This record gives sequence, C-alpha cells and structure tokens, in this order.
Amino acid sequence: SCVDMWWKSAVVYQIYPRSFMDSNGDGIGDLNGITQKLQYLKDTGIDAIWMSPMFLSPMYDFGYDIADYRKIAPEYGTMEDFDELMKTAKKLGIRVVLDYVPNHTSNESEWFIKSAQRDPKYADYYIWANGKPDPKNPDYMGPPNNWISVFRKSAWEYNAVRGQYYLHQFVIGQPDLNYRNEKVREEMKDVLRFWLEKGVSGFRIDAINMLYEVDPAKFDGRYPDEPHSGAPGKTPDDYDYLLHKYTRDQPETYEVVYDWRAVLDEFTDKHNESKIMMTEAYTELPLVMKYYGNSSRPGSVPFNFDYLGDLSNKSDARDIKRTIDMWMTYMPTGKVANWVNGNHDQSRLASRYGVNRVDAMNMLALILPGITITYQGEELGMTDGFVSWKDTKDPQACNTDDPINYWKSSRDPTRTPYHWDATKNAGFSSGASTWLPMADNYATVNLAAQMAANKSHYKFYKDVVALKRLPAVRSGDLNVRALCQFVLAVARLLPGHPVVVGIMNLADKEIAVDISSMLLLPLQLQVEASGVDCSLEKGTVVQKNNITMPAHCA
Ligand code: TEU
Ligand code: CA
Repeated sequence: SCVDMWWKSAVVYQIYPRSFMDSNGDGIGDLNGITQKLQYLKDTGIDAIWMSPMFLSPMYDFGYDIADYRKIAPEYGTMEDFDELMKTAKKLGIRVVLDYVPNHTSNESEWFIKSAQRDPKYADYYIWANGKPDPKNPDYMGPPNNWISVFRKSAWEYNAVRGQYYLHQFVIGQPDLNYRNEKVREEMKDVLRFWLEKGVSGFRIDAINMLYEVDPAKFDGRYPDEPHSGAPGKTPDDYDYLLHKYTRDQPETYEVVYDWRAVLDEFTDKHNESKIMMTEAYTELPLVMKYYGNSSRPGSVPFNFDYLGDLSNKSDARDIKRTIDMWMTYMPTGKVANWVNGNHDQSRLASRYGVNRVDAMNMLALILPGITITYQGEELGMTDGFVSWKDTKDPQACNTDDPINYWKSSRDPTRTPYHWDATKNAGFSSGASTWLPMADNYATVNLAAQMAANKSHYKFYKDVVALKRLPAVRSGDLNVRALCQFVLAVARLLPGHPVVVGIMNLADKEIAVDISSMLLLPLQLQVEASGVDCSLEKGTVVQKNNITMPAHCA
C-alpha cells in the first residue's frame, strides 16, 4: 500500500474555536465560522488544522473539561456542522486534527456522575480517596494529602454523593481519570476510533504527563504527601510549592501513548494516510523525548516547548542555535522534529519577542526540518490583548483571587479573538460583544490590512510556507550557524535541488554577513520573502559572501 506521510513536513495551524470566527453573532467562535474560513487557510498554504476542544463541555476550562467526548458543544454547533467542516476541509485538502483530553473529563460527564454513585461499571473510573483527619483539628476531615492543582489550591475535592474525595489536577470541574483501570484505557481508545471513523487525521494529546499518579499500592493504599520543592516565595496554595514527583511523568504513561499510536495505525491503510499524534508535556527534555517511542514501539511527536519557552526577546543567535541543537541532539534517530511558536496557553510571539522578531521566529519555525506549529494570529503578529479583572475568564487567573496580579497567571490575553479586518469586532463577530474583549490594536493589526499591504507579517509567512514545499526544506540536511552574536543562518541542503537559507538579523543595526562557508554552491541567492522591517526586497539577487542584512531583518 502507499501511505501518505504528509505530517513529516507539515504546517499545523492551531485554531482556538471560541476565538476564531463567530458565524451566528453570539460573540463566540464556532464550527461554521471555521468552515467559512478554510479557503483562506488553504490560500495561506497550511496542511492541517488542529482544533482546540469543541466537545460538549460546561466550559469551566473552555472546553478542556469534556462532558461527552462524542458530542459537540452546542455553542460551537452540531455534529452536522462538524461533518460539513470535514467535507469542506477534505475538498480543499486540509487535514483536521482534534484535541484529545485524556487526563480528565468534566465533573458533568455521565461517567463521573455514575462513578460518584458507585455504579459498578464506573466506580473506579476516577481517582477516589478517603479524607484524612486534619492534624490541627482532628474532628475535621481534610483532603487525603497535600497535593495542589495546577490552577492553585488543593487538588482534591469532596464529593458528598460518594462520601470521598476525587483528584483534579486542574480545575475542580476536571476530575482525573484512573488509568490503572483497564476499562478506562479501553474506553478512551474507543473515543479515538470514533473520531478516526469520521476521517480525522490525528490528535493533539493534552497534558499527557499528568495521566498517571503514583501507584497507591506502593504506599499501603494511600496517596503519599508530595515533598516541597523548596522554590522560594511560594505559598502552600501555589502549584510550584511542591515537587510533583507523584503526579507527573509516571513510567506507565509511555506505554499508553504507544498503545494509542497503534490505534491510530489501525486506520492507516483504510485512509491511505499516516495519522499525526502530537503530545503536550511540559517537562524535562529526556522525559519529553520518551514520547517519541522507539523502533519497536512508535509513539508521538512531543511538542518542542524548549523552543517556545527557553527563548525570549533577550535571546541572541547563539541562544537560538543552542535551543535548536538541543532538540536535534536529544531527538531519537529517524523521528520528526517540531517547532512551536505559540499556543492558547502562552503569551503571543509579538508580545514575547517584540514585534520586530515576529518574522524571524515564524521563518525559523518554517525552515527548520519537521513540523511547524502556528497558533492562530501568529501569522499576523497579533499581540496579547488587555483583559481587565472584571472581564477575566481563565480559571488559572480567576483562582488567584487577586485583582492586581491576576494577569501574570492569565491565558486570556493570548485568547482574544482573531483579527480578520478593521470593522466592528475585527470582523470576528457581528454581535454586540465578544466572549473576551477584542485586543485594541485590531484597526491596524488585521488580516485584511496585511493582505493589502505591500509587505506584512502575513505575506512573509505565506511566502515562507511556500518555501517549505521545496525538497530541500522537506528533507534536506540542516546546517545552523550563529554567524555572530546577532545573526543566525539556517541552511537546508539537498543535492540536486535549490538550497534554502534563512537568515535573521536580531540586532538593531545593519550587519554584513558572509555565508560562503555554509554553502559550496551556488554563488548567488535570490531573496524569496522579505519581512516587514526588512529592506532586502523580494527578488533581489545577493552574493553569498556579502549580504547586507538590515536591522531586525529576516
Ligand atoms: O495544558 C496543560 C498544562 O500543563 C497547563 O497547565 C499549562 O502549563 C498552563 O496552561 C500554562 O499556563 C493543557 C491545555 O493546553 C490547557 O489549556 C488546559 O487548561 C489544561 O491542559 C487542562 O486540560
Ligand atoms: Ca491524571
């Protein structure tokens, strides 16, 4: 059979459905809105969309708390709308990747409700534990141990129906599933099959390294207290107060990921394509790499969060090179790299690096080998929006109860709706208001303006996406050099094909560079994309031993 390995050099575009396009004027993005805009994504040249969860959910964590894995959230549309989206995407040749949230369901899930009632099938679907007498007040039962949720405070919540506590590593409405129960493991594989039957091309897997907790059998049936991290300035309500050696990165996790890979592979021949599986784990690099699997047990593509997280507006060319080399060195041989510039949990590219570096960072993510992951709006250089305490929706921020410092924990600024044009609500919604306020710069930073402009972040992005189609960028060798402190050059070389070189000048002054030591041939190169702050014009021919890179130029 002939299997299309499309994802090995793909551009995956992340859509946050709530904030992409509102088709019915209720101020909330929806599936029909996405379908309307697929043609634009096709024109941009992306290969696949990954949609953040659009399943039935009470939205305490905006869809990452799923009440039914097989239903669509009514505010996002219906299953017919989803099927329509799939049909349009297929017609355009855009692949659809879904978000799979295996660690927890919503507390409104039927599974959870039945588990609380000790229904025989569901009784052990979640992590239940007895309370422990509070040492300071022995008449009062407290939580089973000192574990803290990612979103602050105890990770245990008492359930009166069951008379026990349940674990929630995230919000109270996100009870953790029990992966030591085989029924849960089988049930969750069926969820994958349900969507694969509908023709999706793979999954992004949420919070994978929180899947298992330590085996209580090793601690006389109890969940042990977590040691303190020793991190300075943390209170016992802060997640970072503890080490989390019992709630993260448990060795059992990897096997489950490899099992899911096998479920995806059940559909390879049927659909004549290999399915993509991307895993989200914010943890140490050697542990991240385990999600790749090995030659006998293939796994996933773990997100490269070092690329996203270790760099800042202070990084120079050497820092960037080091971060690239880290991934390429640790990655097992034969696996596919990936470059993440942003997501719905992280401050935007333009806000993290400064708008001057938007083109350079987009270029890098597109020219390096493997998968490029672009969060909606990063192709425009959208910035973090301002969201007042009153308008704040993100539980991670709300749980701080701090109207002054909440913004340090808030993910709302990166989730403000997409800027389509300069009209009301940036063309995102015809409604009176939007679920989060619009970022105030949409009159200038928007897609329509950037399509019309001579040079723009969008046009640059699109031109570099086109370069990603070239054989050298798809499969050529990689050569990364910090030519000096502020200039990074990335060459992709494949014998018999045009070379592609990406050069970024991060300095605020012009710098002349010589890349002849990186390439034997050719002597001359043509500029294929010019960034916003860059005066190297597209079409210009330059000599490889003397290229004058304007300030902040990619
Ligand atoms: O995030 C997992 C995760 O570890 C987050 O806590 C992340 O570190 C944090 O948001 C950074 O500010 C995933 C999703 O991406 C996130 O949106 C969900 O809230 C979370 O899982 C729970 O499902
Ligand atoms: Ca878990």
